[in-house]
Amino acid sequence: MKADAVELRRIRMPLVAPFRTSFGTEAVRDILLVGVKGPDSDGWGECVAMGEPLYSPEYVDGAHAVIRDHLLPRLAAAGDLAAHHVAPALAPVKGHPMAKAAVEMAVLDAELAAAGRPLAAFLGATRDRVPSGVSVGIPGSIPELLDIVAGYLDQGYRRVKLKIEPGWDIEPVRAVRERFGDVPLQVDANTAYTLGDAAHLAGLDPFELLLIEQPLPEDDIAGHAELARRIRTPVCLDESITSARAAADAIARGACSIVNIKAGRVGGYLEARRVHDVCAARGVPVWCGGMLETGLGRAANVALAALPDFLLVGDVSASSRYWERDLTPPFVLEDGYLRVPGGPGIGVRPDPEVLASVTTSVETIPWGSLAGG
Ligand code: OSB
Ligand code: MG
Repeated sequence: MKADAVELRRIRMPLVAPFRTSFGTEAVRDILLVGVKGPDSDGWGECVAMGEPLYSPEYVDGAHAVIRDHLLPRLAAAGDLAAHHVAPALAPVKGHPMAKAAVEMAVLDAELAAAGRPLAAFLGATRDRVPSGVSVGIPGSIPELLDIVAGYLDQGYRRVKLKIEPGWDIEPVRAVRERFGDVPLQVDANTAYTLGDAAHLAGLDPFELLLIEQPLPEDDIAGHAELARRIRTPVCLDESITSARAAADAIARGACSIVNIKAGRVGGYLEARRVHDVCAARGVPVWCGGMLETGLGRAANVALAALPDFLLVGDVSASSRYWERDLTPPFVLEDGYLRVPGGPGIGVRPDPEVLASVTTSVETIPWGSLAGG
C-alpha cells in the first residue's frame, strides 16, 4: 500500500473507575493512536503502553518518541509498505513491542481496509462471537469487591479475574467463592510474588481457580516451572511471553500450561497469531489479554480471540466496563459474548466527534519527509 502521512495522535480518556493492580493505579488513560493516511485507505493502530513504565518498560511518551524518531524512518527506508514487512523492518530496534505493534496494526488495518478484507478472516478466526471476561482491580475492601463482582456477573460476564498481591489473595478469592459458588474464576499477580511464596500460593489450591497469571517476575522462567510443580492451580504467563519463541521456550520448560496473548506485548497481531500457533501445536490453550483499550484495540482483540486455540475466556470486556463513551460504536455484551466485527480491516472507525473531544495533540508526519519515503 501507499502512505501519504502518518498521524501520531494523543487522546485522554478517563476510565469509569480507577483500575488498581499490584503495580499501580490507572484512572485516566493517555493513549497514543497511530493513523496511517493513504490514497486508497486509512488505518488505525492503538498503542497499549500505559502512562508509566510499571507493567513493562514501555510507556506512552517513550512509545511516541520511538515511533517518531526510530520506527517510522526505518519503515519508510524499507520501501514497500506492507503489514508483513513492518516487523522485519523494525527488528533492528531492540524492544519496544507496543510501539511496533501500534505501527503494524495501523498498516494492517489500512491494507485490509483497501482490500475489503476483515482482520478476523485474515487472522484465521473460526467464530463470529467471543465470550467476554472481566478483570477486577484491587478495591478497598472485601464487601466492595463482592459488590463489583456481583455487578459484572449480573451483566453476564462469563469469567472473572481478580488482581492479587501479597496481602490481597487468599481472602478475596475465598470470599468470591463463598458468595458466588463455582463461577469461572482466575487471578493475576503481575509479578508480585517470589518462589519463596510457593507454600502461601498453594493456599489457593482448594478454590479450583482456572489459573494463576504471572505470579513471579517476567524473567523467572525457572521459578515459574518450579512453582508449577509446587501448586495445583495451573500457571499462566503474561509478561514473560514476549514472542512466539519465548512461548515455545516457557512451555518446553514447564513454566506454564496456559498462555495469555496480548498483541502489544509481542510486537503485533502477526506475532500474536504465531504465539497462538505455537501454543496450539503444543496443546496449550490461550486466551486474549487486555490493556484497557478503546474500541479500536478492542476490535482487533475480539478478532484475535476468535481464533481456534483461544479456548479460555479473555479479558475482552464490553466498552462500558472502561468508558462512559467509547471512541467507536460500543462493544456490548450479548448473552455474555462480544460480536466479532465483520467490516474490512479492524471493522470499526472512531466517531469523529468523540475523537475530536478526547484529542490532546496531533502530530502529522508527511511520508515524503521520512528518509526513503
Ligand atoms: O496484567 O492483564 C494485565 C491491564 C493493564 C495492564 C496489565 C493488565 C491489565 C488487565 C486489564 O488485567 C485487562 C482489560 O480489561 O483490558
Ligand atoms: Mg496480566
